[in-house]
Amino acid sequence: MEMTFRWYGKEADKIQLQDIRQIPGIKGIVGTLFDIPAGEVWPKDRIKALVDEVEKAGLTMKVIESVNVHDDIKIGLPSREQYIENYKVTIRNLAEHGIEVICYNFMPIFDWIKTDLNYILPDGSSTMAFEKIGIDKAPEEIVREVEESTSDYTLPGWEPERLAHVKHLFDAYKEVDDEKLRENYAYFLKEIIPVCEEVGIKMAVHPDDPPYSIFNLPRIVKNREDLDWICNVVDSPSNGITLCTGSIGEDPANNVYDILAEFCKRDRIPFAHVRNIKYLGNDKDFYEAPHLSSEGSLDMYRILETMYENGFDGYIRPDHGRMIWGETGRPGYGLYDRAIGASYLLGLWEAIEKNKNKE
Ligand SMILES: [Mn+2]
Repeated sequence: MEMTFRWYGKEADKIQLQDIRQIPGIKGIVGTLFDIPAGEVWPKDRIKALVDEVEKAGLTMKVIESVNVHDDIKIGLPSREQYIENYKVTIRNLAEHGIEVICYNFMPIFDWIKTDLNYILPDGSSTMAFEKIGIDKAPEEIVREVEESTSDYTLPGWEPERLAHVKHLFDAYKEVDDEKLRENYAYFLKEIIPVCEEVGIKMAVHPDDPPYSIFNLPRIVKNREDLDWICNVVDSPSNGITLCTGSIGEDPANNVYDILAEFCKRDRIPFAHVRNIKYLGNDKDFYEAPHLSSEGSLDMYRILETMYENGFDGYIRPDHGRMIWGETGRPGYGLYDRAIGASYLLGLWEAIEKNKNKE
């Protein structure tokens, strides 16, 4: 297990690499070239500059999050051929610079949805929440609200050039149901996984967030059956999962522990996001809780123990954190609460490891 920390790059992130270096136990950065639009090739010189910068700070970069998949690939338009070719070049370029894992998702239009980016907890800290009542709005309205509340920065998956076309995108997805999206996903995987095998990259799909359909859009990465289908459609160690305990756990019908056990055992989890959520007791409503078991609805000890017992040896990172101690910035991606989360997870891991060695 290697603990990492997501970083958006020196232009897009106000957190400095040096700050991350000072979090005990963090060895690696989960990096990105945030400004490159989905579908375009990531140039070698840009990748090299990023790796150099990270290494100069005493850290490594083995995981990328995310290389986004162009909507034309998901819709299955003829233009997908060029975008898939570009994706293959990006895979090769990343492998050449030491990258081992590429996180991505296969969600139509939106990368993720929360209805409240500034949900205030009783202790005064701020987090993100999803309440069904907040999703009975038109997609354009949600987009406008997100844009208004995040005018200072861009959120992953909410890049302005995509949002400008939301209405057009909804039209384009009209004929795409779950089955069609699956067909297009299989097509994509069959094209890219052989390249990954050749260059030693592991693809790691992030589950849909939340893991059920919203705005009637298709959703195909939401539960055990979906993950099983993905792993089987191209049966390769290069075709894996970013197991996000929060996203999977957002549907109480998902047994996050069983899912972790199964896919760790199958060696299909090269990368994990470990975070807690708190169900609000009303349908599937939840907020993103501090990482501690006692603060949320997931048992984090059991999560890490399951990973340990089933041979997890990939990269892990704390996922979204709250905004605390007066910090402001991109929701979910402050420094302090994620650092606390990382230390807590490392503490659990140490205890589990030492206990198992005693047995
Ligand atoms: Mn996640």
